[in-house]
Amino acid sequence: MKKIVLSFLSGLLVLGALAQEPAAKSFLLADGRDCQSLAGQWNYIVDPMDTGIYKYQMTLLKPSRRYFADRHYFVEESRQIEYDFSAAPTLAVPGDWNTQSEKLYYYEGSVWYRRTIKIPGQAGNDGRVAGNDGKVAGNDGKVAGKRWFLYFGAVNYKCIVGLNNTILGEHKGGFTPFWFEVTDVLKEGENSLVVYVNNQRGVSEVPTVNFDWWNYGGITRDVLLVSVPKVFIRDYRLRFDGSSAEVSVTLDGGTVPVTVEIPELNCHSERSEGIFRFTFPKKKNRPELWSPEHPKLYDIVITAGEDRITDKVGFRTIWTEGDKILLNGKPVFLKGIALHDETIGTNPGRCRSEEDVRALLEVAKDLGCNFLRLAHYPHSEQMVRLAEQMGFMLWEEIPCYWNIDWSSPDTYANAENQLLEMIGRDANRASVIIWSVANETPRNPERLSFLGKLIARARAEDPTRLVSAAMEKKLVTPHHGVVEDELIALTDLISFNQYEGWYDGTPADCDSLVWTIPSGKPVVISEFGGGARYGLHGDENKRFSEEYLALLYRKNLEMLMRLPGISGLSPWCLKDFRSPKRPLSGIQDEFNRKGVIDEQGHRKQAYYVLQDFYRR
Ligand code: GCB
Repeated sequence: MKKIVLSFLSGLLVLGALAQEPAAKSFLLADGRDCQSLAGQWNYIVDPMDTGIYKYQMTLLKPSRRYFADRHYFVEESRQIEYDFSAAPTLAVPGDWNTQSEKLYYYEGSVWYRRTIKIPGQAGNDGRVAGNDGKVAGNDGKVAGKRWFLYFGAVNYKCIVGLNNTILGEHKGGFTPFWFEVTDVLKEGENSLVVYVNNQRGVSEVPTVNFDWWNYGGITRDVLLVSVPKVFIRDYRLRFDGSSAEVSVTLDGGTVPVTVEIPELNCHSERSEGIFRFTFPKKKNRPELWSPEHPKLYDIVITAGEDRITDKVGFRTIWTEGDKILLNGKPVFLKGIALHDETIGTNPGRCRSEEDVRALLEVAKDLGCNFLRLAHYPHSEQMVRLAEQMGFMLWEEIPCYWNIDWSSPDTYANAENQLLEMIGRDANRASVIIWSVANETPRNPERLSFLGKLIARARAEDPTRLVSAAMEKKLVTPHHGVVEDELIALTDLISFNQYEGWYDGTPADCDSLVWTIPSGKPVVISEFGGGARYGLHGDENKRFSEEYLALLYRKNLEMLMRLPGISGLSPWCLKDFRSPKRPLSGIQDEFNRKGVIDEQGHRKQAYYVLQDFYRR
């Protein structure tokens, strides 16, 4: 998140110097927070020329910068104003713009969103919003009581946020949450929120210009207006090592006494700061451990002065020993599938609701999965929470995908920020067992240093989970696959993608393929698969037929289960997903067809092959 220095010039809000904020700070959402959802229809203006940003180009290198404000608040009514939010059409928020308007289907560029927010309440004489105690502060004109925050679940890809003609800041990265404090800007009555969103791809961005999924633009996840007491619980972290649990609480705005309770376990502790430690020496007090078979969650209640939140947490451990993954101390096999954040339906787009996410998870349950690879970027918080309730272990990753700009410090800072925002949001979720920093990246010294730093950062931020990356294999002959990557020394798993029978060889070649893979760590096949159009039939040699894909699954499963150290699979993938890289008419029609179900949920034959394997 960056803060922007503001100044007014001729009635236009001018963007000044940008100051980089240090690291992502998490802001916890939990029950007990006073949240107003800003979901609904927002007015929008499509702005391919960036007219709202650049008034005119003074010189080629120095555009004069400005910002579309809300006309209602515009100071110089006598000026010619050529836009009007209230007369503009609307888009649903949350939601991607591509699937809401035919005109925006392929659009990559700038869109301005605007909605008003009505704040009832008792204002101080400066018109700002009072706390629920109704108290008005002293002669500094500030209002006592509550603090207010605007919280964005995700905006793809970059945005600038303005409230009541004040720019709050900007954010980059399309899949992670961010927030701004608006206590001093929000006022009683009508407020105008304007958000500039731009989803243009860029060479030094994360992801970069080339990736195999739809570049859905827009305010794709929830926007919330959150109010909290002056001193509030900004974050807490729970850590469990098998016999004791630690809870560290981060307050914002001052210091007050804090209480942490887990009522069902009779845990209760009070202090003013530091770490709360709970040991479970007696068997009868010990938490029931979270696992896919028994996804037990406990209420945790944290009170700090006037602030009180409740959340649900699970207790489990995850580590590796030799080539085994141990969940709660016992070897576990990851029966997984990889998936994109995209709905099942006739017009699929980004998931917007718990129902959208539940529909995907129910298919994965029916398939017999206990593990999901959430590809290739952080999915929504709803997804991670529901997976926790339904008993799925998760691999979460950031979009360092294919060949990004490894030598750019800005690209690194962006990737690290996305990593920290992801960990900050989900560090208390028992479902998440793996943080992954990259997918199929080419081996070179710059990439090793970049990803090495990210892996170290992930471990420093969260030493309780496994860290990995989806690597690649190489075929030294058509019958000999080799996995060799300097990253393996740094990760907890040997995870790699391989496409025998699709991009390499035929399904039958799996029978004779020999593998050389380093030993000593668990092997997780982060992708395998092939394409099939649901309803297209033929013999097992006909590409894109259901029969071909079913054979490919049978042969790959047999081959992969012969690998020493094999500890898990996440075939590519659950559902056919939109990708502009897949134009083949009549077969792909802009869908990557490697799903075991199609975009509408029809199960292909390969689905049943995998289901049979997982259920056995
Ligand atoms: C891969 C990528 C995945 C692609 C897939 C494919 O290796 O990781 O994002 O969609 O291959 O279908 O080619």
